[in-house]
Order: sequence, then C-alpha cells, then structure tokens
Amino acid sequence: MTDPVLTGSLAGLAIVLGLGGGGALLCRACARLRGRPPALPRRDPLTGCLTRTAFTAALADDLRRQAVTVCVLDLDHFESVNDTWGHATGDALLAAVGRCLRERLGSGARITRLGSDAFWVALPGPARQANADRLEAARQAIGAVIPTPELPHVTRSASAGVIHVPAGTDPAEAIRAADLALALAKAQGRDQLEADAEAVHRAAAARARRPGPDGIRAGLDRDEFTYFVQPVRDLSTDRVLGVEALLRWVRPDGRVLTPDQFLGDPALPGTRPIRPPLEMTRALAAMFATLPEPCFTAFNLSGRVLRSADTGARLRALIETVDPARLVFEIVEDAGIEDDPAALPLLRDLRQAGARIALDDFGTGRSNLARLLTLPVDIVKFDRTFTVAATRPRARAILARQIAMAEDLGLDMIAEGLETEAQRALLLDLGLRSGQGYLLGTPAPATDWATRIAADRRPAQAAE
Ligand code: G
Ligand code: MN
Repeated sequence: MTDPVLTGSLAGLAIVLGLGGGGALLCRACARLRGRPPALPRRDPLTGCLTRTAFTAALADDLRRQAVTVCVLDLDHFESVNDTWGHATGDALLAAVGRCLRERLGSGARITRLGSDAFWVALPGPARQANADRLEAARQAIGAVIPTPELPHVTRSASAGVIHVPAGTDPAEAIRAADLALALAKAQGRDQLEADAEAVHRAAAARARRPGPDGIRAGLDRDEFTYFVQPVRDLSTDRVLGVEALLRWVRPDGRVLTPDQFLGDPALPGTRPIRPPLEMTRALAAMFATLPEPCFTAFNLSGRVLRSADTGARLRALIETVDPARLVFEIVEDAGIEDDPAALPLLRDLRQAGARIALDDFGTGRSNLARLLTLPVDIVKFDRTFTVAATRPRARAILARQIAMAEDLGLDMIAEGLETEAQRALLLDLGLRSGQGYLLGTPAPATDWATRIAADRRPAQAAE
C-alpha cells in the first residue's frame, strides 16, 4: 500500500508520479545510488499520526529542552468493535480518532498510535494545567467522531492518563508514569482522564513495594503460598457449614500478605493468577471433606484463573479425589466468563458432578441479577456492603427483595462481612440463615480451623 502522507522528498516524488510499490522500490534504489538512506515514513498511514519511531525521537528531543505533558489514551472496550463490526470498521474508527486528536491538539502536539487502540500524546511546554485541559477536551471530543447510527452498542469513550514531567526526564519513564495514570483512570471506571500526579506517585510507590513477578515466582518455589480458611456458619446455631479458602503469602519474616497486597489492583496491568500446587488444593479440600461431619471448601475463581488454559484440567482433577458435594466454586466479580468459550462448559461440568457454584460479592458491580440469567448458580453471597448497611431501612428493603428473589430461584444465600451481633440479628430477621465474617471467625491457617471444628463436633456426636 502506498502511504498518502509519507514525508521525505523521494517518497513524496513517488506519490506525485503515481508510482505504486514499484515506484517506492525504484526510489529506494535511487536513494542507495545517491548514497543516502531511504526516507522512512514518519506517519502512520491509517491515522495520519506520527509513527512510533518518529514520536519517540521527537519526545526525546523535546525533553532535552523543556517540560512536556505526556498522555496515554486508550479507547474503552475497543476490542468489541473489531469483534462485532470487523476490522475495516475498527480501522475507520481509529482513523477518525487520530484525525480528531490531530485537529483538536494542533500542530504542536506529537501524537502516535500504539498497536491497536492506544495513543501517546506529548504536548511540549510548561503549561501543565492548560495542557491537561486541552487533552481532556480532545478526549471528550472523541465520542462525537464515532459514527453513532452505523455503530449501535459501541462504547464511545476513552480513558487517559496524563503526567507532566520536567526537562531532562527519561522519555521511557515519562511514558511509564502516564501508563500508570491510565491504569488508575481505568480502575476508577474508565471514560475519564487521570492527571493527579500525587495519585500516580502513590500508585508507583505501592507498585515498587510490591514483589514483582520474579519475587512471586521465588515465593512459589519456596512454598510460601498457602491457604487460610474462614468459616461459613449457620447464623442461629453457629454450626460450621463450610470454609472459604483464602490464598495467603506467608513471607520469610512472618508477615502474611493478602492477594490485594501482593497482586495489587486487579485492574492494573501486569497482575497474573497465582495458584498453589494442585496437591495443596486437594489436601485442603480433603481435610474439610473428611471431618467428623464433613463441610464444604469454597474456592475463589477469578477471571484470570478461569481463563487460564489449565484451570479446567486442575478442577477436573480436584473433583476426582474430593467428593464434589463438598466443593463450592465462588465466581468473583471480574470473572469475564461470558467472554470465554471454555468457562461456561467447565462450570456446567463441575455442577453436573455435584459441586456448587456461588456468585461472590453479589449485589455489586457485575455480580448482579443479569449474571443469574447466564451462569449456573446455586448460592449467592451477599456483598459485605449489604451487611454493613443493614441498619438502614432502604438497604433492608433492597436486601429483603433480593432474598425473596433468591428464594424463588431456589438459591442458597450467605451474608458476607458480619462483624457485629447487631448485624447478625438484623440478617436473621430478614430470613438469612448463613453468614461469614470476623464475628463468626477470622481467616486462619487451615489446620487451625480443622482442629477447632473437629473439637466442636466431637462432644455433640458423643451426646447422640
Ligand atoms: O470477596 P471475598 O468474599 O472472597 O473476600 C474475602 C476477603 O474478605 C478475605 O480476604 C477476608 O479477609 C475478608 N473478610 C472476611 N470477613 C470480613 C469481615 O467481617 N469484614 C471485612 N472487612 N473483611 C472481611
Ligand atoms: Mn469469596
């Protein structure tokens, strides 16, 4: 394809002369004859923006001389455009977005497109706030360039991360900071621009403190990851019905880290699922399935875990050795099962075998009524926010309706995050029978809880 916006005299000549690929070849040959390297395209043919090489060179040059506002902008849910409407439509849309950014930001702006739907923008100059305002105006204008009638159901928004850096900053470092700002904008719900340098600074510091992939791998090699469990109890009798397995990293210095401490925000890039060895998972579930009165073990299945290639084989191996009737799989909010062709059949198989599926954090985010339509579910776990809010009449009204609905659907229910006796009384009053939370037991090493539960049960059995 001939690039209509090639700069450089020889390539330009090829276009003027109407020469196609052969012309370009000819010109490259002329350039070699004249002892000059061929002119490289400086612009991306699709969007008219700078090529990445040209952008990087310009940014490095700007940063040698002055302060620069750097922005990483990403179209929200763009993958769905290519999937639904085809790549030609996706390309047209990107071209329109590129044009929009170039027009709005003017000739002083450096703009390049990365891979597919992300753009880097650099605005040289000291005017931090004015630059951020221009970027925000451009970001907001993007929605309007996406042709509405032709493309129904397309998200017309973009997220952006912005950082203002002084002269002398390493260009790669500036981009990294803008990327982090973008991750924050996405984590806060997309369709927004994040330019709070303080917030970016805090996120960068938190990330630096967090062990990286190498540290996590080393921890896995040293068997430092283990399961804690937290009991789920009958709210009236306190009988333990089962336990939820919670992954913990016990560091050599004795500190116990929770997944959000060692993985960070799941919305931030670079997090990956961590799974203890299958044998550990089996041993844990077997421990509780073989207590005097067996109880279930619930495992959390995040989207990342569900989408991992070997998860199906692991879970099928698990139900071969542990009675599936003693297993619960909790689907957490970001699970993205609808987007994964293997996940739904896997859940159906597990259920067919007798395991139960729970919807975790029910009532928040994407863990909602719509999911009951698409997923095979046996249990809903009401999010902690309902337990906390249960003192308020409005929250009680919402909860009462949800409980009635879950009853109609034949679902079991567990209330999460119980911390006070007052909450227990309110929830019992609403008809909830099972719960979990610090009031009923804190997460602790699995053997501690297995010992306690077994001890609680023996006298009761002896009395029978
Ligand atoms: O989303 P999920 O239910 O899987 O979250 C379990 C997490 O909730 C655990 O890490 C546990 O430490 C925490 N948790 C358990 N009980 C309580 C509670 O009563 N209050 C609060 N704030 N957190 C709890
Ligand atoms: Mn859970």
